[in-house]
Amino acid sequence: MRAKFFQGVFLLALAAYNANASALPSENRALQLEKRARCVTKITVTVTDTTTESITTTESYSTTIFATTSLTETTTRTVTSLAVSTYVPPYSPDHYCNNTGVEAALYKFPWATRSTANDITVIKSTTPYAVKQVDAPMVLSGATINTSPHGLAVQTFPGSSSNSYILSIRGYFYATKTAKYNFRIERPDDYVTLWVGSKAYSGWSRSNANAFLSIDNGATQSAGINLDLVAGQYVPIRLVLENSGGAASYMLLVSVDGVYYVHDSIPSAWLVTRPCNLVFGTPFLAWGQET
Ligand SMILES: [Ca+2]
Repeated sequence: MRAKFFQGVFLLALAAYNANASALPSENRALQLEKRARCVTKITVTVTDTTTESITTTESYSTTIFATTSLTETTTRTVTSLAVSTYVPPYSPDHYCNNTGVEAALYKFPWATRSTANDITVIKSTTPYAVKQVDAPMVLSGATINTSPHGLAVQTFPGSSSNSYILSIRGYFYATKTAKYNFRIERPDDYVTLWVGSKAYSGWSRSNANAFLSIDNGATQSAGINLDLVAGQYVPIRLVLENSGGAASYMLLVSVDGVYYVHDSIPSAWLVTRPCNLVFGTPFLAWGQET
């Protein structure tokens, strides 16, 4: 429309100009033709600008389509690279991450005397005054351990009986084969409590224990549970010993059909503080920040 408008104006102007030009002297005819040519050139430039804008838009559209096609091809190659492998559990647990044995922590005995009404979960949010990684038989017995269970020095606090303390032991038991395992505690002095499974990691309390023994019922008794495990499984395990004073003792045993994997004679190769591979279990929460 704009081009036609200029052409209309040009034709009117040209008609008027020609009418005047015919009246001018013949020696000005060349100058008249030059002015007319300049007017024609100006109109042509306006039309060319419009055509150039249209071409530029088309080129930009083509570039966008090409980029989208390239991205789709890259995604397809990533999916093709996935692979599937079969896991074969090793005979014994990995020990390359300094995880041999179990973790042990020693706490002040916070009550005047032993009682099943004492809330044992208070130690979850209590910072222990001594901790240690223990690679030893899971047993305490004899006079020497009363003041240094597993080498942890018992402190005596004002108003408390000597040798009174709470000892918390935690770790993972590794199942070398698929079987029904027996977890057993013995020799309570004063209280020995055992948890096996996820609640040993978090959620444990006196009421949901898998086994509990009190010296009030004798020092030679035992209690335990049977648990089906599959080869390669790491199962959390926790034992808490409460001693309100005097002598202290406990024993932890794990066996399958009379074959012992945790015994009171040697350190167990089947107990670790945590699996080295997080796929099989996460490290326990920091002492004093347990749940
Ligand atoms: Ca005692």
